[in-house]
Amino acid sequence: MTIEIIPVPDLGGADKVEVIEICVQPGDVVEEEQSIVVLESDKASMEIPSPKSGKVIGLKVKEGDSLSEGDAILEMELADGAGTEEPQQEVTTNVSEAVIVADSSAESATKNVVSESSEQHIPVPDLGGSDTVEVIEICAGVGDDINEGDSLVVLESDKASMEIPSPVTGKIIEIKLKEGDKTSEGDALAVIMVVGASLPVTEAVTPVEEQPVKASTGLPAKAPMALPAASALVEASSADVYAGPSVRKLARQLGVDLSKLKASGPRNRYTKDDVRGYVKQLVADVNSGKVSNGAGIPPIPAIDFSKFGDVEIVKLSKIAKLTSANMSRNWLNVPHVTQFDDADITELEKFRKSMKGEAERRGVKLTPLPFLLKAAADAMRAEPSFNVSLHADGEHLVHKSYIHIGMAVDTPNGLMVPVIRDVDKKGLWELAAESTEMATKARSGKLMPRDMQGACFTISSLGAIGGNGFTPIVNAPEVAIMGVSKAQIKPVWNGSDFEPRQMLPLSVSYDHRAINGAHCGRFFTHMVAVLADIRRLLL
Ligand code: CAO
Repeated sequence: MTIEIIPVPDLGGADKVEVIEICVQPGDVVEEEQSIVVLESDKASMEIPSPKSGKVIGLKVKEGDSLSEGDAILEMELADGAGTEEPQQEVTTNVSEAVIVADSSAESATKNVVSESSEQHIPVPDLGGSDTVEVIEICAGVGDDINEGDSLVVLESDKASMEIPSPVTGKIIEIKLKEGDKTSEGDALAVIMVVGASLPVTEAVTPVEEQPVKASTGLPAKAPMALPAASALVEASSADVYAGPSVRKLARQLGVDLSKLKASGPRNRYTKDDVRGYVKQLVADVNSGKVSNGAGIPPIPAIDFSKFGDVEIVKLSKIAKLTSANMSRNWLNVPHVTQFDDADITELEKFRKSMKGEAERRGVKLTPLPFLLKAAADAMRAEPSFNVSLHADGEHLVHKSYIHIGMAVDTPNGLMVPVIRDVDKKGLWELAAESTEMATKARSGKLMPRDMQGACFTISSLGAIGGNGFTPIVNAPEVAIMGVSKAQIKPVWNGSDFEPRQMLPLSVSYDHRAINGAHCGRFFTHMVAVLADIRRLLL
């Protein structure tokens, strides 16, 4: 019985490489070439195959350890016939194609100097013994500027995928391979115009036609300018993540957990596009309000409600989805303050009711809304801090001279906010007619985009429905919104008695970045005074 320690083979110069997966356990019978651990440097993932057949007696490493060449991986009882005399070199050469070795010949191969700006023919490097390997991805195009170490192509054998990085920095003049091609070491891969200082050149960058080479493929290469590693792609984690180093790196940079997305590459291999697509979708979801905006707010977990009883899933209307996105955006962006007050509309209501006959003759319905519009416009003139928007540059306020007011309309498809323009310049009859027309258009889906743009302030009236008060959400970039609840007769102290008065509960939410409590206090006082005595509109 021969017991042998299996060491980490030559890693092509890589040092302190992390163990990301252990593929065998004590007691396992391992064949020669069978993977025993997976190591990952910042450039490549490598499956380390067993150099011998035998039984694993004990592990000398655990996941997360950092290993260098020669460190013990495991203890193995060799199978009959598996000799112990094989030189250390054998271990190195037995490393699968996933481990690419920078051999010493590369160092001695440094012989030339590249002049500034030279056209270099890049061959397919040593593929660790693999032959006729398929090109599954071309990572760069003609005209691209490429840095040394950036991937040129991805090759895939039946055992591993390998990213072939550029050995030089320059501009790509030609890519000699296309997806689906079968290629082997020494085949022409690309032509790159190298611009820069004089560089030592190895055989690896000698034109292939003249001198096909055995390029060194270290991780990174030991020799200067030796072709860098054909970085291996391996099934590297217990979560079945099958991705190459550059894909993993991109995922790490963007904070993407690969196990959360679908792989679209051959044999479920993750591609950079998978990572980019995932991030793009996330951004789109955030922008559309489907998920948290990343402000540290965890999304609400998905629940299968059918576990608790019958349910019906109904698709949201386009308007409902838009409203949802806008509400979330406004709620999260705007620091809201809501202030409340009651307006005494006893006299206003007397007047409004006295006008009913005339309203009918004119063919309009005179509800409290036109009075509210008019009073709001008047209060905005009196307190101009309400007629502003925060400039997108975060450095200025936009003061508006016009007064356009949005009115929230409840429609079968969801909430819509048509805008009544120049409210300050219109009379009550005109406002009554226009608000009825806008509400009708909204409910019949006839509003045009322009009808919903340009508001400086919004009124949301639930007066006909009920409630004592609510806190409306500011419709940014407007800076304030008024909520109207149901008017009720309440006892009001007049100095000597309680008097029955018709009181209208109002709330004003404002963006505290643009409006202070004092501004709102003045705005509200003005508004309540106008509603209590609409003759003030004439002042
Ligand atoms: N208190 C008591 N009664 C009120 C009132 C109030 N604050 N406001 C309206 N009323 C009365 C009206 O006077 C009318 O009664 P009469 O027919 O006896 O005069 C009745 O309620 C119905 O009014 P209306 O709804 O037809 O008209 P309106 O001008 O008050 O409102 C509109 C128009 C479009 C604002 C309203 O129909 C609407 O859609 N409101 C919902 C807005 C909304 O959903 N806001 C929430 C947004 S956030 O989710």
